[in-house]
Parts: sequence; C-alpha cells; structure tokens
Amino acid sequence: MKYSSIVRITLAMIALSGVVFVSSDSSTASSLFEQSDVSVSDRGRIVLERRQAADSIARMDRIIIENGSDTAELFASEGRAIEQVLEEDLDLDGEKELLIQMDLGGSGGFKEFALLHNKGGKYTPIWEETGFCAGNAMIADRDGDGRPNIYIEYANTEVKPTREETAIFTLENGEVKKAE
Ligand SMILES: [Ca+2]
Ligand SMILES: [Ca+2]
Repeated sequence: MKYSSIVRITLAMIALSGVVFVSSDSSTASSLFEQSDVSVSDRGRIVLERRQAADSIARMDRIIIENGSDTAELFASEGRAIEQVLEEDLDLDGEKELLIQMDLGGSGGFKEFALLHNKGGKYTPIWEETGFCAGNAMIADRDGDGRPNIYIEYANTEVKPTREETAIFTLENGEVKKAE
C-alpha cells in the first residue's frame, strides 16, 4: 500500500515537471495522444484519453464525457496509465458505473482500481483499491444472484510461492464491499 502511494506521488511530481518543461519548450510535443470510445448514449460520448509527454514516463490519462460542444472531465489518472474502463450498473439503479483499471508504472506490476458511482449522470469517485500485483478486473455475476460483482484476479506475492487469487467486490447502498 505504502509503495504504491510513493510511486503515485513520484509520478505526479514527474508529470508536473513534465508539464512545466513542455510549456517552456514547444518542441517537446506529446508522444502519445489517443482517444477511444468507452460508450455512447443519449447523455453523451464517454471517451478514454491516453496522453503522455515525450519527455515523461508519467501518463496523464483521463476519462471525459462529450455532449455536443460540451466536454467534462470525469476522471484524471494523475500519472497512472488507464488500462481499461468497464461500464456496468453495479447497484441495479438503472445507471451504469465506471470501473477504472490503472497501472502504477514501475517494475512491480501493481494495479490500482477506481469506481465512479453514477447518479443521474453525475459521476462520483466512491472507491479506490490498490496493491494488486498483475491485477485484472472483470465484471460478472458468477454467483447468479442477479447483481453484478467486481472480480479482480491478481498474484498474491505475500505468500511463497506466489498464488493466483481473485478478490470479489460488491456495490451496495453506495458502498463497495469486499466479499470475505
Ligand atoms: Ca448504478
Ligand atoms: Ca452477484
């Protein structure tokens, strides 16, 4: 846990200095700029934007929503690389949440996950979870109770030998809870 927050702070600092450098030297154009659709609905187009300056190892990815000429930022990665965005109605209120999987960078292969709760088209970050080595998230209803769950497959490096494990989370009453 501590490791990842240090990485994050370091990345944010690198990102910050990268931006300062770019503004003082226009020749350092961004080396990465990619946009891909997460989804399109009557509320607008949700877009994942991947962005990295040529002189920086930090990613400044973000998720935006575009509606006509309006663009609003839903989430900024703050140095982390967004690997995937899953959209699903996790609490069955008719509005789809956004689950974001991010790579912290560095050699540890640690992944971080964030959940944006959707209420009437307003997205609020309600959960962030870290420390999953080689983590990969999916949403499914494997127990068949009708409510989708978050499954994070990861390598538990705290045991020897390292063991593949799955952490299961449920969103209920605005809170993400881990299944024991
Ligand atoms: Ca929902
Ligand atoms: Ca379920």
